Amino acid sequence: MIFTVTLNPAVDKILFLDKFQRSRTTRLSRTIETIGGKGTHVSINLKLQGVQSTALGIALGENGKKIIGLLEGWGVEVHFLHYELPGMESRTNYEIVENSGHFCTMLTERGPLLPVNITNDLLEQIKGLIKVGDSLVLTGDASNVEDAAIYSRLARVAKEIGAKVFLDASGHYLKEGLNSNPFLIKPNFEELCFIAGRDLKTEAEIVAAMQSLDEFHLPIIAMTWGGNGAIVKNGQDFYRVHPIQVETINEGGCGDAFLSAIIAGVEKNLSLEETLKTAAAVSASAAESESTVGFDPIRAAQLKELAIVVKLQ
Ligand code: TA6
Repeated sequence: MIFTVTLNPAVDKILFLDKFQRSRTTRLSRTIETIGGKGTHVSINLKLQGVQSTALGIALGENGKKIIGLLEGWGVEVHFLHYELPGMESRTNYEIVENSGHFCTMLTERGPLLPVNITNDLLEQIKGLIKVGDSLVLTGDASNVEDAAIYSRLARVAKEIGAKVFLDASGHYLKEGLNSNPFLIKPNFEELCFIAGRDLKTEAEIVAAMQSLDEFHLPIIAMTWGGNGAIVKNGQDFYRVHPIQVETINEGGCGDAFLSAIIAGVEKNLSLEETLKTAAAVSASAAESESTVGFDPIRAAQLKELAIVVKLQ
């Protein structure tokens, strides 16, 4: 079984407008409300690829109930822990989607800090659910947890049981997470620069930065690079995943879509090349969607014909 974990889920409010103008009143053309958070998105995108998963996470108050309802609405198995605590509501994130220039700007709330007893509840839940051969997907913001090693703690419990750990985090939560030697990390370009401690300028510098993480024994590193596609390290082999050209409506959520396709490929024992072609197609289809979650499976199958994956080394 695949378990996704969303420590800081959100309700996403997507705001469509022509052009954002500071210090001026900007009229919205329309808004969409959908589910936010990365683990929830991975579970939904897996579902769209015919792969079942169980969504775990922390939901707070009324917004938390809304998040659970939205997730169940996609037909995902939800085992979130829900709490009613005074003044504590799961966060809302805002995404500004500008029609002119296709800019997508995410404004994310931090959300209420989680008391330790709540993260301990989640740790106990994971201990009780995970079995050998399962997969645990730790993804998204965790700044609502003071302990930057939270992902390492969860990962170690899962690995001790014999599960594979997929990690998509940022900043110190990612750096700390490396110490638990996950099966796969999916930094985006900025997050890899953060780990490398410098601005990476060329493909060769990116490859060298990924190689410099060998001390953490990560079987797979998948770096997503926005409209540039991705670079994937599998063992000592490197692959360049070229972007599929589509008309981008909303790039929010494309990284989650890419990650979900890799997890699905590992689950189905597909070849890495096949898996990466699917990942390119699924994330391209996600970019064509106006939402931050989901993609069109039929369209993704068409786009896969256009996918180009090249072995670098
Ligand atoms: O990747 C898209 C998305 O998951 C949005 O739904 C939005 O909620 C945001 O990213 C959340 O990311 P974060 O890193 O804050 O967990």
